[in-house]
Amino acid sequence: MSTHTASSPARLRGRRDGGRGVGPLSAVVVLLLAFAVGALVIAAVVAAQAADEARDDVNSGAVATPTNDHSAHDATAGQSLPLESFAGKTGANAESLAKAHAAYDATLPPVPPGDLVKIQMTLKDMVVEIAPGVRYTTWAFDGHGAPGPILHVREGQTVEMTLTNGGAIPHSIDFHAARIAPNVAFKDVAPGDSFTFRFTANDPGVYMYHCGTKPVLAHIANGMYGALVVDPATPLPKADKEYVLVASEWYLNGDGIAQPASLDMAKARAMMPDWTTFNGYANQYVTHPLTAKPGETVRLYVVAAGPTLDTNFHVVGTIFDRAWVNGDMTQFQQGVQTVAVPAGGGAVFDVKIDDVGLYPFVSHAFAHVDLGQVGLLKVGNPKGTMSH
Ligand SMILES: [Cu+2]
Repeated sequence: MSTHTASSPARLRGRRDGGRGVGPLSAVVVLLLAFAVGALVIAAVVAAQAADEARDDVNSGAVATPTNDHSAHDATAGQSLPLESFAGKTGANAESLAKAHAAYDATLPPVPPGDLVKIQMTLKDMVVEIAPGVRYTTWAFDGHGAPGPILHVREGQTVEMTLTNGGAIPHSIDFHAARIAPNVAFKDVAPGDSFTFRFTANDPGVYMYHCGTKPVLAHIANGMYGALVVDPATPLPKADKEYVLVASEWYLNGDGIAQPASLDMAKARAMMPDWTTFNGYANQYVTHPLTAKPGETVRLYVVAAGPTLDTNFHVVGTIFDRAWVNGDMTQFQQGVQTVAVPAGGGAVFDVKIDDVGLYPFVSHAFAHVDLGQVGLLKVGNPKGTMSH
């Protein structure tokens, strides 16, 4: 509307001027226009050259391709910014997809009996959903997606780990809870092979485990991580509910909607995640909250798997009654609001909430909340819902 009315007088003026020839002022204007056109032509030539160079880069393989091949990751080394973000891009009907998604069971499993705990895991390449309608090709522990299974032992128990590689490339498993020569125990296992090693869990805490095969950044980013909880020989104060949350971030080479995404190594190096999650799926505990009764003590074991980013753990609407910071189980802090859990680290938190309600747990570095690292602790049966 306004465009049409404004342009009409301009067109009329032009037509009138056209019959009178070119005056001195008009000559200056024409000269300036000529310079401007020249500058535009130069800019266009420069832009065309840049586009040609970009196309050459693509043709030479400088952009990530969806593959599990290691060489593809190295080929992204020269990729320049800006990198394309797929943050927040979900499939259609995201809400119903989120409801249909079976949330990762965050419940801490019981400690197996006996002095020796045998664990068997098979590695398998598999496609998982990491956000509503967003699929990703992982290298997964135990055919489980990401994270791998939650493991739980008691201080003094010996863990016998058997790793079978059902994937396409070598993998390994590195337990942060172990004091052991990594070149021996955490060695690469070839596809089709199995490898068994033992360690005694002498240090209580909550620990990350992960594939330690190079490039480790790629193997962790592709979902090869999980949590191992080692109970202290002297039991902690009683908790009514115990949940495990493994925080991680995802770097996608596509939106993962029409076809599964794979790792974009350039984005992983630039620390530019598309999604951040607790237990591998964006916002899953917003749709399917963790639960407790009013007055119960809830213990949260948090591991930040990364591969690179920390988690600033915070529960909205309460304060940690106990925080075993850095997984140091010899002492806890009290009355703490937010605790940094470093990539590759863990911490344990107790909250006792008396009032019925929905209490969000987040990484309080809020870009992470925006990318999906948020869930709800539902205490009692509150009316209505909230978003955070
Ligand atoms: Cu691996």
